Order: sequence, then structure tokens, then C-alpha cells
Amino acid sequence: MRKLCRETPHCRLFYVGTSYEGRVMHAVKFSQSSSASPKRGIWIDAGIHAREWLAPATAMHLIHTFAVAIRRNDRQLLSMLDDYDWYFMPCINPDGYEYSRNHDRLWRKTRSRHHGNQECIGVDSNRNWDFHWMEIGASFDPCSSIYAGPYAFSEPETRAVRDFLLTYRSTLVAYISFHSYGQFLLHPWGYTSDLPEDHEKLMFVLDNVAAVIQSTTGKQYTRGSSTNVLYEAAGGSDDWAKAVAGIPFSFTFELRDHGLHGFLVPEDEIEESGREISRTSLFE
Ligand code: 0X9
Ligand code: ZN
Repeated sequence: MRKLCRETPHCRLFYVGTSYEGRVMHAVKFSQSSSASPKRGIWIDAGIHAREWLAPATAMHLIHTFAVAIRRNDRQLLSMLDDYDWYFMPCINPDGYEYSRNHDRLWRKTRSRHHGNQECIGVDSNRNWDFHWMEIGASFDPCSSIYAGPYAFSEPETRAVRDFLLTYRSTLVAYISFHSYGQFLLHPWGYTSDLPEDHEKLMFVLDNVAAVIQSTTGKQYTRGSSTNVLYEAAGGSDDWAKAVAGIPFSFTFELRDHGLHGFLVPEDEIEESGREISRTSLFE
């Protein structure tokens, strides 16, 4: 990311925080600094769950697509930068990701220790956000893969992203978090089956995203609220982004596939996943 940004106009790498194990966490921002007033911002993150490798890969593909288009002076992209600032953070759980790479492919959580040297470590960062925390679909058991943590925002990684979002909340219009798998485009809420009052607007956007994906690769993505399409789970980043940070368009995208390979989606699907997702933001 550092190299790519150095070689690309309108790109800036910035520090978001440091993980439990001391990894520096970066995001990139694409913006056209020339114009005066602060622009509306779009935030995209990925990899909150360690084993969902396709998510960071797709986010990196998206960053690459932006960079290449800027270097080519692509008009369409530059006009997107006239309207929005774009923030990408492709790996918001770097400790878990490394652990999944090197030790346990199906690791989901962070790698923090809250209970001394006992065996069970790590917290599900998508149960750790302070909105209806621990109310439903989350566990108090440190050994559970959906352990919500000893308290909300117990993880340095969720705190770092929270602080960024709070700093930029007045300009941010969209929060999007990439996960895998299942091909779902989800809007809040995850803590209740009630729908947010603007759910028709959210569904309008998701229907358009699904249409672009289908016209790009033919893949079908199911749309709806997290609870109604998947299951109830409180303490997720998307619910918090909408309810607490006040970012109106808050989504979770569950990328490929439908379960044939699941988390182990093969490398040669990265390119297509990147293409179908980047077209939704770039050119439509
Ligand atoms: O359970 C999750 O955190 C997400 N699914 S996954 O299979 N990638 O783990 C869905 C999160 C949906 N949003 C909320 N429940 N807030
Ligand atoms: Zn996930």
C-alpha cells in the first residue's frame, strides 16, 4: 500500500492504530485535494474476521483499480474524486490474519489475551462494538468463536477504527465492511429484526449494487437486513456505524461464494471478485 500510494497521485497512506500484537494498521485515502469544501466520504474496510481471506484481497483489488485509473487519468474516476473522498482499510484484524495465514486457517477472532494464560484467546471483533453489545447472537465465553470480549471496545483494533470513524463522522456517508462468504448484501440491523426507518433507501442502493454485480460476472447476491437474511447478532461494526456514528449508508458485504469453497475460495476468484465489486463503486 505504501509503494502503491507513493506512485499514485491523490493517494495518501495514513496510520489508524496499532494491533494487540503491535502491528501498525494503515488505511489509504484517495482524494482530490484541490477543491475547497470538505467532501462526503466513503469508508470501506475488510478482514475483521481473520479467515475470510477473500475480503482483504478484494479490498486490495479495489485500491489497485483506483490507483491504475488515476494514473491513467481516467475521467470517470477523477469525477468520482470530485464528489467523494474514499477511504480503504483492507485489513482491520492483522493479528488474526497472520495467525490464519501461518497457524490455523479457520481462525476468526483477534489474538488478544484477556484472561491470563488460559488457552482461549481472541475476541470476535464483530461482536465488540458498543451498540446493544452482548444482547444477542454473541457469547460471554472466551472460548467461543463469537466471544464479544470482556467489555465493548476491549480490542485495540476496534477502538482504532471507531476513533477514525468518529473523527470523520460528519463527512462520512457510507460505511462498508467486506466479509465472506455467502453472497449477501446486508444493511442494519443485526441486533433486531426491526428495520431501520430508511430501509427502502438502503435496499434501493443494494438492489443497484446487485444489478451491477450480476451484469459484470453473473453472480447473484441476496439483499436484506442482517437479521432477516442471516441471523441476529449484536455488537457489529455496521450497526454501530449507523446508529452511533450516524453514517447513513452502512452495509456488510458477504462476498463469494455460496459455500462450495466457503472461506477457502480459490485464489483465481480474487480477480473476478475484485472486478464485480469495484464496478459497483467505480463506474455505476
Ligand atoms: O456474523 C457476522 O459477524 C457476519 N457474518 S460472518 O459469517 N462473516 O461472520 C455478519 C454480520 C452482519 N452484521 C451484524 N450482525 N451486525
Ligand atoms: Zn465475517
